Amino acid sequence: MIHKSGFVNIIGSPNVGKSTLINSLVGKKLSIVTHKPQTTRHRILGFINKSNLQIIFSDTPGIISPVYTMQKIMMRDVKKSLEDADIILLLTEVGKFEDVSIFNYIKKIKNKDVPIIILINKIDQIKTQSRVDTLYDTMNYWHRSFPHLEILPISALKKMNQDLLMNKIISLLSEHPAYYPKDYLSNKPEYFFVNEIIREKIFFLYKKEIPYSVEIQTKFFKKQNAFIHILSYLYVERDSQKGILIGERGSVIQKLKLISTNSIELFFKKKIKLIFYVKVCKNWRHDYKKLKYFGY
Ligand SMILES: Nc1nc2c(ncn2[C@@H]2O[C@H](COP(=O)(O)OP(=O)(O)OP(=O)(O)O)[C@@H](O)[C@H]2O)c(=O)[nH]1
Ligand SMILES: [Mg+2]
Repeated sequence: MIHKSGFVNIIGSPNVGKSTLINSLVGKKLSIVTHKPQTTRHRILGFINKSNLQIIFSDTPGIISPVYTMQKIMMRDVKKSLEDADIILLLTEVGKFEDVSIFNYIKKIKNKDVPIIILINKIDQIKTQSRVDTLYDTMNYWHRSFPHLEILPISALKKMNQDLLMNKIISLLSEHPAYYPKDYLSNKPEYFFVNEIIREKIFFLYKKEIPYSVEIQTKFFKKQNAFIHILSYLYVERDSQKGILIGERGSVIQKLKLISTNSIELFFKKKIKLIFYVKVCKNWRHDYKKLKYFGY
């Protein structure tokens, strides 16, 4: 029996559904999903392990032209993921006619021998003939730019054409022993998922700059009998944001704690006791040293 293994890296613009796709492919919610762009900040690996197969999927931040230091580091992660890919899934969505920045990224790797599949996501939203036409227009648009590449319309959310995609991926993978132990589920430690779940809830509860200005660092994570005890620091960039995060007499942060607790319990399938400290770390998004300290 031959064994196949390889790195399948998902790239694309912000908000097209990259994290939704990796979660749906690996069957676990490893990567947070929100309706706002620039949700994913780190490269996250997700594994499919079978007796004759190990696929290592990688979710990446959405491709942007970086403005501040954190975004620059995010794009460094994207570049890395282009370099080590055995297969690239370039994700876009129906009706999105991408600007040139994404083409520049592809051009860099196009000369290499890496298979690229263009995935047109969110086809579950197609309810009218005019949307069907938009899908054809989107497919034609990509086909004209990259006539030799395979294009597959999918819905990451509703798992449409997922079997087709999986078969395609497996057929493209090379024979190779597993790169990681077969019981690996992700490259990130457990506390990372706590940070991410809290961040996801912040996207839902707070507006404008707040979700982008918050960094979560879980300082204590201990399993004890039926419980996990967790202490997480919530860093904001400015004093004024501290007040917004906490809300009047703690009303908003209490809500954040409640919905975060529920999701973390679901993730770890254990009861948790969660404590938050809110702290200010001035302009952390612009400061290379602080970003390094935060694990970027
Ligand atoms: N209708 C529909 N919505 C989708 C689909 N896939 C993703 N979405 C929605 O699109 C939004 C963005 O999804 P994400 O998975 O966070 O997108 P992303 O590409 O990871 O975004 P960034 O991390 O910001 O780059 C969310 O509201 C998802 O629910 C899909 O197949 N159909
Ligand atoms: Mg994402």
